[in-house]
Amino acid sequence: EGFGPVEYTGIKMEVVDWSPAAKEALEGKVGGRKIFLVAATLRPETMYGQTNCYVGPAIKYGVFAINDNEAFVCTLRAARNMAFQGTITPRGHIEQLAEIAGSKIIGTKIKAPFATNPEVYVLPMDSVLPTKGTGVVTSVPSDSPDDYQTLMDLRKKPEFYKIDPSWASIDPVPVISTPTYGELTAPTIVKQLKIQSQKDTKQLAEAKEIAYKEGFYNGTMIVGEFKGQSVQDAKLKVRDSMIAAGLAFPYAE
Ligand code: A2H
Repeated sequence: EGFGPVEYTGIKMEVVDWSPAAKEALEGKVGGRKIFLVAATLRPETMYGQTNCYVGPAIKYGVFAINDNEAFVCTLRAARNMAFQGTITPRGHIEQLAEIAGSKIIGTKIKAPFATNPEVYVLPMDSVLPTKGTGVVTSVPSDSPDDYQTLMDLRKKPEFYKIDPSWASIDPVPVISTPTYGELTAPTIVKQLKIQSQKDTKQLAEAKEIAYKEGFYNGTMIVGEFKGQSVQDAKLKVRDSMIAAGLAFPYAE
C-alpha cells in the first residue's frame, strides 16, 4: 500500500431481485427503501463492461440506511468510512438495518450502472478482502485478470461454487482497446501467462499490474460517451458522469 488515502469510486448497484436466502434474511427489516450493493473501484471507466458483481461468501455485510429512502449493502468498516465522508449522514452516525452473510447474497440480481448488460448477478469470489473498499467488487472480466479468472473458475465448477450456471453466462464485453493486448486485455494476459485458476495468485498479481498499466497509459475507450478518447482522459469524465447521474459517489480510505 502507498501513502495517504486512495480515491475510489463507489458504484451504486440497485437490487432488482434478491436471492431467496437474502429475501428470507432481510424479511421485514429494510422497510420500503431502495437497496444498493455498493462497490469500490479504481477503474470507473470500465463500468460499461460489468458482467457480474462479486462478494466474499464468508464476509459479513450490513444493510445501512443512507437516508429515509435508500440503504447500502457493504461492510461495517466501509459504512463507518462513509459516515465521515458525507455519504451517510448525520456525520458519524450509522444505522444498521440488517446483517447478512455474503453467501446469502449470491444469486441476487442487481442493476449495473452504465453497463451494456443492464442487469447482472452477484457471484462468489474467495479473494475479496473484508478490509478493503466496501467488500463488494464489480466484475469487469475484459479488463481485470482477477475478475476474468474467477468467472472462468465459476463456469468450470458451478456445483462446487453453488451457483446456477446462468448467473455466470455473460461473456466479457470489450470496453478498452490497447495496442499490445487488443480489446480484451485481461483475458489475453491471463492466457499469455498460462494462468489456470484464481489460486495462481502470484501470476494474477503480475497480470493485474500489466493490465492496469497498459489500460491506463495506452488504452482507448471503444464504447460509451467518451468513445475514442484515451483512458487517461476518460477516467474522471466517466466518474463525474456517473456521479452526476446519481449512480456513483466518491469513496476514500
Ligand atoms: B477494480 P487496490 Cl476493470 N477485495 O475495479 C479485493 N479486491 C477489491 C476489493 C476487495 N475488498 N475492493 C475492490 N477491489 C478491486 C475494476 C477493476 C479493478 C478493473 C481492473 C483492475 C482493478 C473492476 N473489478 O483493480 O488494492 C477492485 O477492482 C486492480 C488495481 O486498492 C478495485 O478496482 O489497488 C481494486 O481491487 C482496488 O485495489
